[in-house]
Amino acid sequence: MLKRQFSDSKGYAIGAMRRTLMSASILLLATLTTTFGLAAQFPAVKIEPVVTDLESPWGLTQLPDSSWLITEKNGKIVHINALQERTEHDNLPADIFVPGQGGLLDIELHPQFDRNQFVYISYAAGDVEANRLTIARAKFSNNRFDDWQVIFAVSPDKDTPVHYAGRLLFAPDGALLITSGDGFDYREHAQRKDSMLGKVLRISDWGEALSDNPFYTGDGGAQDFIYTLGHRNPQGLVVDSVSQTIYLNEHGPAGGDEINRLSPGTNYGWPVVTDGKDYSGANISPFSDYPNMTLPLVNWTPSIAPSSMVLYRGDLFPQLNGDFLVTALKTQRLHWVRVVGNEILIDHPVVDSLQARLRDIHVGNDGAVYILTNGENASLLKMTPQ
Ligand SMILES: [Ca+2]
Repeated sequence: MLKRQFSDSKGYAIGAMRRTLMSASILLLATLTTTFGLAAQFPAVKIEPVVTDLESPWGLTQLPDSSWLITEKNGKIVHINALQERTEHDNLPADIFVPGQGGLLDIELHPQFDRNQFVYISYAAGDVEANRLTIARAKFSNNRFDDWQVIFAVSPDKDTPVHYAGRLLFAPDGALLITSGDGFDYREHAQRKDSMLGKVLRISDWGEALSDNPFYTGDGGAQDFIYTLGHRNPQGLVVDSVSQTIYLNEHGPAGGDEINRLSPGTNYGWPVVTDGKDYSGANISPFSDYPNMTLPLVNWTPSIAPSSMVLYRGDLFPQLNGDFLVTALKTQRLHWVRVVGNEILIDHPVVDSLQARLRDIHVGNDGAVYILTNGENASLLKMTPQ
């Protein structure tokens, strides 16, 4: 049987030649990227660990009291309060399916958390033969979770333990957006409106399809829930708090990682249009564009394996206002991306000192950038100006 390779587990050994090429291209980019004639430079930063000994964390969110909730793949939520006191919560839904890229994934607060205390999680549920991305919510108060309720499950079931996607975002209009991966062996589903795989889905805070969704019919089928289609394994999902525009990043196969600017009903091409190739080196598609499919805003070939991102609007780094900071598993650095209109002004890796596979990122209530590393013995790192 052929050993399958999945994008999240792409090797990240970078050969010496490639490293040299990358350094050369960073220099070139830094030189070419000018703002009023001056090369744009990433600010000098200080990185310090805030939390250590995290076991395969995936997602994080910050509460109004500035404490943190961090998910761990094996089915735990770690709460860290302002005094750095740690509580581990494992009274979660019982059907979490952990193998492969499954397990507990993202965590997101309801926009009115102050009033209703609702916290949402995404996770893989089911078993080897039939598993699916699932969304549940509970009340979190007095440092305990109560009354877990499953509000939504992606269909159809799949028999691969990979490409769940699972990033959650409450949009400014109050809708909950969910990234859903293509399940790896089901990539043609990304183009099908009768499947929720390979999509961004849009639901109410109680899991219902919203009647202003772009393909809504009211019959309760998959297409009622679809916001955008043609995605592979999108793990970054952000809204610009100024323009209210929503952006996503997604893993390509070998090459073809992307940032896309989302608009409802748009088809982002996978697997018909991609810059990536299969891990075997075979072409996935002969098309570099296709009618009614939208090309990415940013394309990374070779892959960086983008795991998450923020669009920075905090106070601590005025130089980064409006820029993307993308966490990458493969290159083990942040990627600094500045796009104005459709023009990419900056796109290069920064903060060489990180040297870890990066899993998630969040701008804190204090404007600092918090970065979650990947794997066992992972950490939450705080990035501030030096
Ligand atoms: Ca695409």
